[in-house]
Amino acid sequence: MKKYPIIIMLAVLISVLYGKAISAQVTDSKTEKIEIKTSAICDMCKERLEKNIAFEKGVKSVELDEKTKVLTITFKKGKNSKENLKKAVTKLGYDADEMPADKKAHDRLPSCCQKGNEPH
Ligand SMILES: [Cu+2]
Repeated sequence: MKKYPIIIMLAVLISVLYGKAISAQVTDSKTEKIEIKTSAICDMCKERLEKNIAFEKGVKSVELDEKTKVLTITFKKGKNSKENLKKAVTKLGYDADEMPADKKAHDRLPSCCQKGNEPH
């Protein structure tokens, strides 16, 4: 008799975990999450990237990790692509993975945000 509560708890736990796995799959089928390594330097770069990329097609969320310079973007599947978002990043003047920054856009950035500067 003492074993019953444990079995019930396990059953509840498993069904909760299983339910979560299913709901995660549902959101995964509608959105895509990508990471792009950028050449961002400071807070201003972070703000510039986040504000501008937020207006790209299908983008639901965008966040730059200032330490790793990795931009994490979530967007609606089929509405955009990693290639396209990388291009958008280069057009703002930043490198996106192996894609180099658009030279003109980069040169228009405040000098403190241009490549080769130390974080400040
Ligand atoms: Cu900057």
